[in-house]
Amino acid sequence: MTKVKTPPANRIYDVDGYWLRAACVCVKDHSENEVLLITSSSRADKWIVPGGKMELNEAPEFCAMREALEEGGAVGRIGRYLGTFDNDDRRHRTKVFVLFVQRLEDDYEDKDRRKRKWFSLEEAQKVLCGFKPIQAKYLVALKQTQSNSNETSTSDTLSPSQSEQKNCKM
Ligand code: U71
Ligand code: MG
Repeated sequence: MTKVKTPPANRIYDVDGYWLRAACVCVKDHSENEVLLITSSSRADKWIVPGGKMELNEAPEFCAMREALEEGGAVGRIGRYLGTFDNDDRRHRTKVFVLFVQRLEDDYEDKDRRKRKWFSLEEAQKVLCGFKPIQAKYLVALKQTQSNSNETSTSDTLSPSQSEQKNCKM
């Protein structure tokens, strides 16, 4: 069974004409040292953060949790908001949340077309840099908000630290 892509007519645009997406940085536990990545729908050798298009009247948190389940079989508790990340080339805007994973379902929509794997934070950032550098920024935001991560929301834009920008040429 493969996930049905949201048809353009049902996608949500904002006032700038950007498609609205939501995504989850799926962490194994409160140490936030391990992140679940899934393989790209078009490139089985590339890893990405689960996420996708928001649907009509859908809260971003719900969209993020739905995408984590559909694409990675991950079920858990939504944590803090990490920020909104724009892809100006592809004209979409993604609200990103932490998901504290409680279980990985064996049966989920994309199980026959994607792999899933736990990565250390550093390794995840490295593999994302090469294929989806904007998604690597999600992990910068995760790290930058860990210090005060008593589940408070953060400001919308977080600039990666100089070293992180150097690492990923962000
Ligand atoms: C694809 C597009 C696409 C996006 C899709 C990207 O869910 P998904 O894994 O199919 O994500 O494929 P990816 O990231 O797995 O390689 O990228 P591609 O390089 O194939 O064009 O993302 P982007 O290029 O626009 O950034 O988005 P659309 O808008 O081109 O369909 O699907 P997305 O946004 O996750 O939506 P959904 O709801 O189908 O998961
Ligand atoms: Mg997707």
